[in-house]
Amino acid sequence: MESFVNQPTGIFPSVCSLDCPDQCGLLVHKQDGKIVKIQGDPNHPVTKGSICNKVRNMTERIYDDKRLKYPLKRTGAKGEGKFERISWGEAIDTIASHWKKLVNTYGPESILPYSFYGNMGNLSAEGMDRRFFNRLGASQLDRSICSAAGSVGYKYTMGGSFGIDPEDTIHSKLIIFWGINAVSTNMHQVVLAQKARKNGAKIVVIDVHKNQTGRLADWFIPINPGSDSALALGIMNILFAENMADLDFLKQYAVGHEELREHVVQYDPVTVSSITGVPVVDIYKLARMYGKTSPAFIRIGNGPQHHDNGGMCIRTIACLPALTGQWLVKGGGALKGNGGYLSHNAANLQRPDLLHNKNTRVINMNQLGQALLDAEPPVKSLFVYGTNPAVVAPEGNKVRTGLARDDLFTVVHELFLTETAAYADLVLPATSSFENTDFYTSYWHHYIQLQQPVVERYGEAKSNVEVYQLLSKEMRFEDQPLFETEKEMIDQALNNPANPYLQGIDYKALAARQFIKADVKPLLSGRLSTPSGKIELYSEKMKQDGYPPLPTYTPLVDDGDFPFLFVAGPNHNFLNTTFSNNEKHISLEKEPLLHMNSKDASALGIEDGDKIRIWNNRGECVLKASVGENVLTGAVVTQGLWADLPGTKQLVNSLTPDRVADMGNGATFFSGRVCVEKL
Ligand SMILES: Nc1nc2c(c(=O)[nH]1)N[C@H]1C(S)=C(S)[C@@H](COP(=O)(O)OP(=O)(O)OC[C@H]3O[C@@H](n4cnc5c(=O)[nH]c(N)nc54)[C@H](O)[C@@H]3O)O[C@H]1N2
Ligand SMILES: Nc1nc2c(c(=O)[nH]1)N[C@H]1C(S)=C(S)[C@@H](COP(=O)(O)OP(=O)(O)OC[C@H]3O[C@@H](n4cnc5c(=O)[nH]c(N)nc54)[C@H](O)[C@@H]3O)O[C@H]1N2
Ligand code: SF4
Ligand SMILES: [Mo]
Repeated sequence: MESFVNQPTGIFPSVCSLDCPDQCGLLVHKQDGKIVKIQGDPNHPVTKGSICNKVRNMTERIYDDKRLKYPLKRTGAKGEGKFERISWGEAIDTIASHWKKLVNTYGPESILPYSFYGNMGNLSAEGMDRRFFNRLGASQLDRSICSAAGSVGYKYTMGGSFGIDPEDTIHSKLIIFWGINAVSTNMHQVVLAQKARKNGAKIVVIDVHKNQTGRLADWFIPINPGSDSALALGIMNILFAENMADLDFLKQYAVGHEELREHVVQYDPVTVSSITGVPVVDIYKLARMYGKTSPAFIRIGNGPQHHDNGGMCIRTIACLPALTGQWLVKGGGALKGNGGYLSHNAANLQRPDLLHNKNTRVINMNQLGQALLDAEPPVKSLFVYGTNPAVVAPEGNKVRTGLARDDLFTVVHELFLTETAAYADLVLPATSSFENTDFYTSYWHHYIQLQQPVVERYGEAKSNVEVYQLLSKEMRFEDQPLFETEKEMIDQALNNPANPYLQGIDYKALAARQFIKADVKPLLSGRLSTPSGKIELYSEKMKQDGYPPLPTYTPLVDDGDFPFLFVAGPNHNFLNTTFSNNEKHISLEKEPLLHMNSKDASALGIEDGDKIRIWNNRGECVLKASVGENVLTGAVVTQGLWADLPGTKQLVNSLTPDRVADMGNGATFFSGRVCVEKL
């Protein structure tokens, strides 16, 4: 087959590489060798031809004048953003010679790779990079910034990242969006929910902010941040008390329902109301709606798990479908993440054996600032790719102080000169996903997809795979896994006997079909991966790990004497910071706002549209007030990780804590407290 790259004009299949559950199938339109249009693939069963605004406007980003074309060397101060062009030869040579010296003087752990899923391609995000840094013996990174706490919590209950097939949710009669702004962050789940709604389903949204998703709900339930496990326990209390629990199901498929029934007596509606702010009548109404509607589906989002108690909270919500036996009903159950169904062979892909049993230290990515400022022995070199920590990591001021260290040798591999790249000694231009070969496994739907290069590399850009191969050569590493091709790596990763759902799927099959749905069996048709093989309402494993064995409400950590809880989540037109530097997306999003309750605002003399200062012991930020009834008193909410340009003070992560959550070393972005005042 002729490669897509060699065909200057035509329409070519592709996949969205962004960190988004929908992982859309795309059609890329090319004219004279350039991408002119990106649309949703009408034949992709989940995408069905529709994609978000962000990616419909993606061509502007691909060909943005600001996109990096060549390697750069810093000429100004760190953070200033002054660079000059150098050759790839000089760049790779500089990195390798620096690293050889560091390895000889301080050992390889003085080098820290820092990455996340700016490109969800498995080869790009966790392929050749892992092989290379394993071989080098660099410090390891605990990539726990996104969904770590909730994943561990959910696993205690359900055995792993296994929920229902989202395509089944068109059959649901009750859909609860719990702590997820799905209109912005999982639009195809909303499309499916709207279909269900046409067949009579009700949509309930439980959130701290009546945002895009809350406004679409049949019933919006505002809740105090960090209190969701109490609400779930209150629902359980009523389900048991009013005989709505499915005892046959619980006996056959779950462990611990008798202990749970006794345990939840303490979570009576009055107590739960005082914790959650949800009125007692609404707790009854919600419990009865949930207990009596089938199929009932809960889409669990990232909101509740970006708190101190996030792991326990998700563990608790995950118990609900078992109480009413919803896992056996098509369109019933829950979905937090479905990554487990498509799990590839990580050992084959990442080759931890190249470490030769070295026990290298692990650094939590949520604590980058601490690591750069205080780690012993010190981090001497940082290699950043697929993430923009100067904006997305908590304790942003610490992160930037760390990045500004003169003795830190920083390399950033990027498509743009991000806020992080501005601190680099060397910047390497990265290809966009449309220039690469890779395979994609959604963490929401059940399709595996292939990316084949559609266009030539932009300027002198190189893919993540290529960069580590160049570095390997220059470092004189000779291990064969460092020089394998993308096709070989895809086949190695998809060869995973531990996951029967991937059987028969390999590079060749993907090249022929573009996307393939894994043949996933119903969740309860076999043993779950919990110790008992059943749903664990009571978890002996949790007890051994030092947690309460039954689902429990745990309050947030004391974050100091500041009156408001600060919830700074994503916005509609950016994807984390991706697009935050593209004019089109900025103009759609307008400006960052701080949403607050009118009672709180009037007590502080703040009116809608006022400029306000938000501060705590970690930092400060200046945003415009949006006053109304969309958040409860005591909380303030902002959306979007905005570019932090000179003259603005909008780095929301200067205010967020780098404490880790109760489980999985997860992030606690939403558990920070702040003061608010009119400027
Ligand atoms: N447009 C867009 N899409 C995205 C992203 C983006 O930046 N922009 N980011 C992508 C990534 S990396 C991720 S992880 C996902 C995240 O997407 P979501 O799962 O939607 O997570 P968040 O938007 O972080 O938070 C979801 C909601 O939780 C609410 N919330 C905060 N605290 C609480 C709480 O204690 N209880 C309850 N019930 N609600 C709470 C917030 O108000 C918010 O509406 O989206 C992905 N998709
Ligand atoms: N306050 C607050 N902070 C948050 C969150 C929040 O809700 N609130 N959300 C958190 C969450 S859930 C997440 S997942 C993180 C996400 O944070 P990040 O992972 O940092 O996401 P982005 O900001 O989109 O940065 C991704 C970068 O990767 C680059 N990139 C894309 N493709 C490639 C490639 O192929 N190669 C290379 N080398 N680079 C590439 C892009 O240009 C972009 O600059 O942010 C976290 N930070
Ligand atoms: S960002 Fe999400 S919704 Fe938009 S095209 Fe990509 S996968 Fe689809
Ligand atoms: Mo995320």
